[in-house]
Amino acid sequence: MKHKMKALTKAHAFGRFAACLCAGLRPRRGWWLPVAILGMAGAGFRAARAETPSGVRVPDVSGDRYDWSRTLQPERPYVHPYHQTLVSKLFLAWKRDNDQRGPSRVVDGSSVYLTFEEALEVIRKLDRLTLGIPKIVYLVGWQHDGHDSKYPDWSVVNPRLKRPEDATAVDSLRWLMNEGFKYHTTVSLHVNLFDAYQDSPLWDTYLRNDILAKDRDGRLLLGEVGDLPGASPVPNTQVHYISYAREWETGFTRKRIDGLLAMLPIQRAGTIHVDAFHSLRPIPHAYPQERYSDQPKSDTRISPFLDYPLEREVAAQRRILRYFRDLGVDVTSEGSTFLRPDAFTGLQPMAWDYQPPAPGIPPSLYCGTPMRAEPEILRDPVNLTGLVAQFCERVVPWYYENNSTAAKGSQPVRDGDDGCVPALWRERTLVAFSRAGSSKRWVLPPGWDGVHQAVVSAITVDGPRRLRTVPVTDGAITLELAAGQGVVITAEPPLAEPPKPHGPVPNARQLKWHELEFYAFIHFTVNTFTDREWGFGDESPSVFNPTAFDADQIVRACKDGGMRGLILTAKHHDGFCLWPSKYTEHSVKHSPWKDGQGDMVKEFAAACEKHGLKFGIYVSPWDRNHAEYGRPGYVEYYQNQIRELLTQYGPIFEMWFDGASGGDGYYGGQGGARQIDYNTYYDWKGVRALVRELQPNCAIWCGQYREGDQLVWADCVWGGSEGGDVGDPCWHTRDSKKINVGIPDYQHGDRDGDVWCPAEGDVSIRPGWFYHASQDNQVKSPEQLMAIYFSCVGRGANLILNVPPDRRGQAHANDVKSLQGFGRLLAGTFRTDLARTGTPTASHFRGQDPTFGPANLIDGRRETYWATDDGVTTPEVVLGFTGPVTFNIVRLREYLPLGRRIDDWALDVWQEGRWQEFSKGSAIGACRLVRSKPHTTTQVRLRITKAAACPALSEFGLFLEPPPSSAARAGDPVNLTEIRKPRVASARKGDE
Ligand code: FUL
Ligand code: CA
Repeated sequence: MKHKMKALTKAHAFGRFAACLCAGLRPRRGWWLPVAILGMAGAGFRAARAETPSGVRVPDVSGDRYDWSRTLQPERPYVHPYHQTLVSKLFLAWKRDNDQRGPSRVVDGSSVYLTFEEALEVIRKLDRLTLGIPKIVYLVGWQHDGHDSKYPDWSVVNPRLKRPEDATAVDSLRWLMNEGFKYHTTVSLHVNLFDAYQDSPLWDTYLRNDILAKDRDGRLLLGEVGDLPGASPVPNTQVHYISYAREWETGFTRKRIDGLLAMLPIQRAGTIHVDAFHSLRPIPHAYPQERYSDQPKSDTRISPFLDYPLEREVAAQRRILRYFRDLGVDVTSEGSTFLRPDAFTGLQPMAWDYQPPAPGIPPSLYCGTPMRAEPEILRDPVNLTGLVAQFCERVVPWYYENNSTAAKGSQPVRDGDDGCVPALWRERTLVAFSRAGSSKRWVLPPGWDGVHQAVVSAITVDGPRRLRTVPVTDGAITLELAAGQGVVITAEPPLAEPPKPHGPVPNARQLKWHELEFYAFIHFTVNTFTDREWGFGDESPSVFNPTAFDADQIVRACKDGGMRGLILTAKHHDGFCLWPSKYTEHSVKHSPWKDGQGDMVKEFAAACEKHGLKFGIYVSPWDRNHAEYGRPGYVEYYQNQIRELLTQYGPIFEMWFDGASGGDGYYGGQGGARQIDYNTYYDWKGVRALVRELQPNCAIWCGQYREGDQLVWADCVWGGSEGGDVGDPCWHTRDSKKINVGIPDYQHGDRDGDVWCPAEGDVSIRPGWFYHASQDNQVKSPEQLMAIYFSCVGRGANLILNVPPDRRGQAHANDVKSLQGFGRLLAGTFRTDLARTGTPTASHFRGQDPTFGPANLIDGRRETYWATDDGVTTPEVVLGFTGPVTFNIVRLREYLPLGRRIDDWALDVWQEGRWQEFSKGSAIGACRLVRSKPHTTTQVRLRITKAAACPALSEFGLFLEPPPSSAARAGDPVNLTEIRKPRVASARKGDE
């Protein structure tokens, strides 16, 4: 450490000297002593040039003014045509927790509006709403703690925005930048080269190197934000400024830029936005006279201390613009003319607040953007309210007017506040709007010759929604529009209609549930301390005494294992409550843990929230402690408890209603055996109504009951074994007419069932559901967990894996190790979808409309799908590659909102000049994983061999499992030990 410090100081001293040499500075202050050595041998000069304080060579780039007036062209062609591109910003996060621009949440002390994953959702909607117009989106607040935090440092991506499945936030940001291209959107960053904050990791370095702006006497200057007269400065909102020239000459500018370009695919994006790229210090409003009374207000240079003429700063800005462009990146910035003597015309293509710097500048040389969208998205990221109107009234006409190449017909496209304007980036598409409402006749442009009918569609965040058709007569249409209405008009043949759903379909709650796939079960109660699986109900609360309970540690272990949620046994059959219920004394409030002041449900809920896991609850219907069990009094008690659990702990994603139905117990000291009728006793109908009322988005697991001759299924159900596996095939549908449900019904579902009720496979990482020290060496290995995963998630079910805390109240080290190994194995396996490097070609796709084309199979989105025309039920799709790929896993997903359509399928690889089948089966549903030996091939084919309706498939993915050695092992493999099941006498074990 010491050693390092010393080296730094040394480099710094020398670098400062070197910088003055090349800049030819006149010394002003005491630190110019080294100038005495100026007479040193000229031979040293060249070497000294590279030895800047930053350690990088200052690039040789011109700082000269560019004279655009002779050619009306940029100095070098821009990477993007900004006059034909819709540019907007996406505000993701603000560094403090006090921002009110729209719906946000506070994460780790700062306001988050959109995570990277949510940002993609907005981009997708924006793309649908703008009919696929080319777009650039700059992300604001992607760094450190959010917008405007820790500049000048650009090296840290805001961890709050990370996707759960990625290892780092940088990975997530790279993912977003790549995904954007699928939606006609270049995603890049909003950065800043002018601002600096004291909490920046670069602060000391920039201070030492005199890059930070100072007044003539060497005092740090305060910037525009944070130093409002009369207001006390808020920590780290006070901005300071940077001298571009000084930063450039010391090599730090290049270091910043090179570092960013190495971290993120900015060069692929070809554009970046530099905020506040002012040349003059914004003095008048930010320079309280009382503080700097001796400083002349007229001195607007960035750092009077350096005594650099203004032109030297401006030249550095031009160098920065050219340096980026040399690397293939256009720089746009906040303004064109304000606070700068040179508008950088011909070097900067676009400004967020564009003022024409001179008359006669063509938009291809310099322009603004017609719809900035940032505030609208902040206010309503779900519906993007207000943007349809802006798109119709501003964007489409702007694009049309800026287009110099397309033949514009002689017909008028505007008439007062109404318009019917060609959307020139698409074929035969018009966008019409009316401010006050109108009925008008519009002459169609030349490309519409021969069209007899036009389709009028509403513009929505989900894409065009067909409203009606209008006839084309004498090359014109008559459009009736309501006030404020905007529509898109296309020529027939129209876009294909989506397929009609087949059979039962999932509700919104179930769709969300399907996406979770894998979550944790936590069994913890007095049993942990009595070494039992089922408590009798007579346990004293005093036995419940975890010595080092740590919900965070448990949740982290689950998260490391790749799980997306956690379900806690708030109460098991013994009746002991992990929360201080006001309806019983049999709870943590009489335990030594936290002197009876603790609430374990609350701590788990908070830890889940903190780590981004969904939280769910198991609350046993059977209660061996309660005196009234088996009588009406208990039913009321049970519902009171459910009410407590659903109102005090935030959103609950799943309620787990166990099937155990009475037997012997303590029952308030009365003892004996109490049998109940599961179907009638618990009032499941009332329980369900309660859950729906209090937590409408909560999925209900089991608790199905009979009503007349029907079985009323819940949202999801047991998968028919406690080994975690479900049947193959496992259909998501069930038959409500079948009253007597047996194990095979749970395992397989019913192909022709009339309700959607998917399976959840449950299993414990150890033989027991509760922790027993004697089972410490029987923890399932990552490979065993993987086998279970394939026979559960791989058959379309969700997997709930139990991780029982030990007597400390933590996940045991062996369990943690196994989970970490499994998490790595899982992430390593599914990180790279090889299919995305290929090209899918389908034998058929619906209406030849790309909305239903095979490209939807490899876009990583469940919402887009490949579909065929009605009646085409046995199509095939081929993934072709330019070179050989090696995979051993195929992942298929059906588009669930249209129901289960596919019955049978088969997979082939191209080998030795012919197709060879390597797998076939029945059912796809939410997810179907096919694991085989590794195949190396240039083509993979999926054949749908039987379907009840035209297929609608969301995904066709290919993956390669990493070699077993690369995953951590958790001890030696053990046998899956069977736990006696109370619910059913015999359940099939996993067959993998
Ligand atoms: C069963 C219970 O009896 C077990 O103890 C455990 O909670 C398991 C998940 O469900 O029905
Ligand atoms: Ca898709």
